[in-house]
Amino acid sequence: MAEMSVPEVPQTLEGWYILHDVYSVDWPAWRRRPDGEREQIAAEGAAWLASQAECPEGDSALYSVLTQKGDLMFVHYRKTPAELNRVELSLRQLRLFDVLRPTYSYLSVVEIGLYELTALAYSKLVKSGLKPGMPGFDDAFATEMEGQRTRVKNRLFRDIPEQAYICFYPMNKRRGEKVNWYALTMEERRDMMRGHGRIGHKYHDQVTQIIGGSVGLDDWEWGVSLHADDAVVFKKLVYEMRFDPASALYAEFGPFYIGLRLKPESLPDFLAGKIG
Ligand code: 76R
Repeated sequence: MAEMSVPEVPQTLEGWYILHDVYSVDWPAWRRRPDGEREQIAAEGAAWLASQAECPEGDSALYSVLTQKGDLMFVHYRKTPAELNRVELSLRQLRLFDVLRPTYSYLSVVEIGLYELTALAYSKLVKSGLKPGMPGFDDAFATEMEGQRTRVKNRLFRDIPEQAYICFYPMNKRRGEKVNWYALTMEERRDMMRGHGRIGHKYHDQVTQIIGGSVGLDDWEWGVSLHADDAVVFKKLVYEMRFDPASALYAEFGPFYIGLRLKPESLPDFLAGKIG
C-alpha cells in the first residue's frame, strides 16, 4: 500500500448538473378546468418547455412516464444547481403546475470516472521523475487532468440524447457485510470498471449512457440515464450487467423510470390524452 502509485479516490470530471423531475397529473383537477383555459394552460406549458430547451447553457426535455410512478418527467441539464433551482421555480409559476403532483426528483451531475486515465496520468508523471508529495506534482497532475477535461468536454456538456426512450434509475455500490466497494484497492476497482465498460461498449450503437454522480447531492450514489430507440435494449443491457461483478457484487438499485420522449409542442396533445 505504501508504494501505491495512484490515489485511492478515483478522479472524476463533472459536467452539467442534472435534475430528473417527475410529476403525476391530477387528471380530475385538469378536467375541471374550463374549456379554453385548458388549451391556454397547455400552450403556456409547451412554450415554457420550448424556452427551457433553448437555453444557451444546458438542455431540457420532457418524457411521458409509463406506469403509475408518474405521468411526466422533466429532465434538465444546467451549469449550476442555482440554474436548476431557477428552472424549478419558473415551473412553479405556471398554471400547469397547479395540476401537477410531485412524485419523484433526483439531483446529480454528469460524471466521467477516470479510473484508466488517472492511472495513466500518474504513471506518466512518475516516469518523468515526479512523485506524489513532491513539489510540482500537484500542479503537473492538475495540468494533466485539465487536458483530460478538454478532451471529454463534449461528453460532459452535451445535449440530452434524442432517442425515443429514457431509462432512469439511481444506484449505489452496495456495502453489505461481505463486500465493500470502497474498501477495494484502486486496481481492483479499475479492473472491475474495465469489465463493466467492456459489456457496456457492446451496446454503444444502441444506447447512450449518461452517468450522473450524486454522492453528497442526493440519496443514492449515482443516477443512471440510458437513452435508446428500442426499450428492450434496456432490459438486455441491464440484465447482462447484473452478471458482471461490478453490478453482481456491488450494485444496489433504486426505482426504475421508463419514459417516452415528448416534444414541447406535443404537451397539449398529451394533456388531451393523445400520444405519438
Ligand atoms: O465512460 C465510459 O464510457 C468509459 C467506461 C465506463 C465507465 C467509467 C462505462 C461504460 N461506465 C462507467 C462508469 Mn457505466 N453504466 C452503469 C449502469 O445497471 C447496472 O448494472 C449499472 C448501471 C449501466 C447500465 C451502464 C452502462 N457506469 C459507470 C459508473 C461509475 C462507477 C464508478 O465511478 O465507480 C456507474 C455507476 C455506471 C453504471 N456503462 C458504460 C454503460 C454503458 C452502456 C457503457 C458503454 C458506453 C459506450 O461505450 O458508449
